Amino acid sequence: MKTALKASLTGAASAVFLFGCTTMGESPQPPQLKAATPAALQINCADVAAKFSYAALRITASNPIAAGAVAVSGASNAPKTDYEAPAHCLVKGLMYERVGVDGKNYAISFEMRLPNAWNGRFYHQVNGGLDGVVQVALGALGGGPLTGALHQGFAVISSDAGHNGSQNPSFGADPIARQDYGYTAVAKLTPMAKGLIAAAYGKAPDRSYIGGCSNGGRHTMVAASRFADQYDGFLAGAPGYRLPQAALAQVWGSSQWKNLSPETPLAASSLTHPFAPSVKIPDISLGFNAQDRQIVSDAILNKCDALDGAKDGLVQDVAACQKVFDINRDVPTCTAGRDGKCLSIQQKNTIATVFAGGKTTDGKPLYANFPFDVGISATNWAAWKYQNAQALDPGALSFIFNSPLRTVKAFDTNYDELYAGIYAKPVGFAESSDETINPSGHDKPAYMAALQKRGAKMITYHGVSDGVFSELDTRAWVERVAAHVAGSSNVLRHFSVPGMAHCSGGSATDQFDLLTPLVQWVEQGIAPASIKATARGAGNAGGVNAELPKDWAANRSRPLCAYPTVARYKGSGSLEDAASFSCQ
Ligand SMILES: [Ca+2]
Repeated sequence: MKTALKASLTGAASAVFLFGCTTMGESPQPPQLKAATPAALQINCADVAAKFSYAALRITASNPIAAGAVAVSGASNAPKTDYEAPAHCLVKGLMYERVGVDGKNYAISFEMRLPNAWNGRFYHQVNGGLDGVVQVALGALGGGPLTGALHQGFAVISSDAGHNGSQNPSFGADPIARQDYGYTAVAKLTPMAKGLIAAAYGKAPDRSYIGGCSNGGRHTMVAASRFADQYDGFLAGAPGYRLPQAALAQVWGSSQWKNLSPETPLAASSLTHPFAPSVKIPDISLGFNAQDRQIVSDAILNKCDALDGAKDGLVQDVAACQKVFDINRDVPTCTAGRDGKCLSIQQKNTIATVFAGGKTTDGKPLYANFPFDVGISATNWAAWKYQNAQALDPGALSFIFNSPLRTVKAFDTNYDELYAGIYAKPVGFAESSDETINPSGHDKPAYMAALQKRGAKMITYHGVSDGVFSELDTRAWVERVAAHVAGSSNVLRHFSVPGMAHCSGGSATDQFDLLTPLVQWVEQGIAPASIKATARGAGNAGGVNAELPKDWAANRSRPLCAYPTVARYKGSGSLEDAASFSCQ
């Protein structure tokens, strides 16, 4: 498969010289979409509710916001002149207000930020978690963002996807709310947002983009599978594109860690509920604690760091590392007690089992396998494996990802039933959880051909040390696209972020802007091959990453490389500088 994708990358390059011609087995060169052109806000912001109407829409507020009043997320300590949002019109509203089957009030709440000086583009910011919160529509980009879509002149919408925070996760028992969360909130908001843009600027958006990380990456992939005609560019970070399966794997994994950990009184637990820091939850981190995780991280580095040509604390050649690293062989086995330098046989077996992924009793993978990477030592990795796996995922499985609806508790072991429930239709629901939540036809993603045909593009990125969604699962999807869509590298590019935890953090260069290269690809035909990313060391305006290795320069940079290429050291030059590496 790797060879096939390399061949298609080469094919895309040669197609530049064969414009208009096609050879057998290659797709036609996609059409080149025209670049967006700027326009100025024409509407008086306070008049939006009076001047714009749309079916099932109620605008609740519209207010002008001065330049500098809102900082790009994470850049609160930054010089405002660099990272301030521009002057814009903030519109707040609701769509499809209704009463759910549970008797509660539902609506799709949103905010839209319309810059006075508009770049002609629409950005649909899709958000993380289970939604339920209208995040500020800044379109913030990358871990520790310094910029965002609003900052760059896009008109940006953000929504709660059809339910509020107090309805998490019970909204999943309401068929419409579950479907809105899955994909229909995006479907309902998109034409309204484009209409509002037309009313505000005198023209509809020239180009439209959608993007987010985690659940936002899922929304983006889902939009690619269902609404290829509505968006020109898709930016999917750490895509939880098999979210129900990943949640089930989390619950399964929590039982594995629990079995490895000695039971302690709750009061003595080091773990607290992610949403209620005063509430103790069972400590399942003891069997594979921070010191143990550092032992594994060090062993991975020892085995894999130099595979990319530089012993620099980063494993760029992820695929090669998975082949050569063996936790049983490469981590010392304790002969007596744990001494901070070894792991027991039982620990190794459990870690290897979790990384290989759980299965049903008849052998079906619950989700995916995970790559070994240095960021296993990151606190974010542990938070997903230990806290979130027992405090968040059972609730999501109970209400949103299952049929019939059932109470799933932490450490639930009915894996076969829970797996089957992902693919069954609850009474009163027209779709299974797999159909509602995941991209339509994700096992055979031929739908990417629709994007390709009209010149739309998708960029995915994923931290290799993500503790909840496997970067290998995203690679597997990219490979499936390559298998079903000829010349797929002219519609899809994937960027691994070695060492990065879930969406940000870890031992990684996690500060980057992939929206600008996406726009260049969509509107100018410049396919991204290498993107510069920077570490967030001391003084970083986007927020310091406290877990960076101490021997890294504060502003270390690396190229992120289009899969399957890998950042390799050129053999000379500073190990702190992206210019010393090339994508090969
Ligand atoms: Ca290295």
